Amino acid sequence: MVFQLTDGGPSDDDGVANGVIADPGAPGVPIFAISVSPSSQSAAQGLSATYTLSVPLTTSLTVGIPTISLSVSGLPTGTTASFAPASGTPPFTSTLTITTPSSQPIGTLTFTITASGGGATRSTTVTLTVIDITPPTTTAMATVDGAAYTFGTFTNKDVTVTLSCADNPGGSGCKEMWLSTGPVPSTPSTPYKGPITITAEGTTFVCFRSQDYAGNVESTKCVQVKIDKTPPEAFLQFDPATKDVAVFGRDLLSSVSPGPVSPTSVVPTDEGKAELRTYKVIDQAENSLQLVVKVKKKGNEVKAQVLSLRYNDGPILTAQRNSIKFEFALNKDGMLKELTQKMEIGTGKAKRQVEAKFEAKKNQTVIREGAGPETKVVKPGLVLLRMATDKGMLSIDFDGIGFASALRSEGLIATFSATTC
Ligand SMILES: [Ca+2]
Ligand SMILES: [Ca+2]
Repeated sequence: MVFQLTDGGPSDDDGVANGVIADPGAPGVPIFAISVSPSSQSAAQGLSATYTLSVPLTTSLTVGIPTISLSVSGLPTGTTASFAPASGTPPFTSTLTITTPSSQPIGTLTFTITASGGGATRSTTVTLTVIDITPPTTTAMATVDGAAYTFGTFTNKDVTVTLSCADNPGGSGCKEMWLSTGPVPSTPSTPYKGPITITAEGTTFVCFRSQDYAGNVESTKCVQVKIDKTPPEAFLQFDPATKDVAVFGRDLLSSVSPGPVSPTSVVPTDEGKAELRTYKVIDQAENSLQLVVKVKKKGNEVKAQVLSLRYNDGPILTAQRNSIKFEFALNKDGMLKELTQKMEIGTGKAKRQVEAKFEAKKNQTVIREGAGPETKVVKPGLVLLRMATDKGMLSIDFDGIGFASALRSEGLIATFSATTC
């Protein structure tokens, strides 16, 4: 700014030589100050911090006060700053808002705030400490024999579970992982040192969580490991629909598909009078039981005999002596009128013999056990006898109830025991 007084002109009659008074134009002393409160703030990654700036006057002048603009420097990439208002005539205050991106690495940032106007500048610094409030994320992976295993599915082998932890971008980093295993979900409390192997059959819950260096703890997550190393079992019974012998699977752990199993092969034998049927029952964990059954059908008679059993890739087991015989009579409408089912297992004293007779007219089935003093159970409706496998052995029951427990429920267990023991 230049101030100039000029002597001279038409009315200059003072007789004094003309002269000039001038401001040499050097930088002025600022007539304003800048202060900020608080000068240090902290905020989580991705969140904002605010500061209050004061720009007071440092002079008693009331006219010719310049407009002061505010700016900030030193912002890392992605970090934004805004003033409200961005300029003003001192004295005034402004709110500075600084927002970091969620990926901003934790640590302390320093910014310079500059106020400028009227050819003068004033500046000050503020700091922002970026903190981590985001828990880390733990991921579980599993393998069976080196191949990927999908949690929640059944396998027939041991499962190796590996945990890994990742903290949020720019975060403090993973400090510790914990896990727990058991038949029910539980809070992870064992420090994770490396892969673990689950060997127990059934469902095992593997629960886990991690903590970062800022003390953020992840909420517990659980996955299920399901192991079934036990092959399924099978049972044979009369099929009222096809009037043939039908084979069903049963499995206590991973279960088998409901419904009868179709033979994988049927080979004629006894000069075409009978056939050898091979059945394979497979559970959800890929364990299997292969049965070879000889079936002979003639008119209203079906005879069957279990010849061999094979669990998984084990040896082929010759079945104990057994026989199944069904005889049926039909009504004119093709419905069962009568059905006689006879099943026998074993020889000599260990021989078991069960016969069941269904009569549609009475709508009941009479089941008899034993050759000596018979035990008898009368059941309403059609009850089907079952020739069931059990770890290589055979047994007889009906509709899923063991014969002994059926007798017990009928109050006949004493008689039953007397005849078999
Ligand atoms: Ca974190
Ligand atoms: Ca099984």
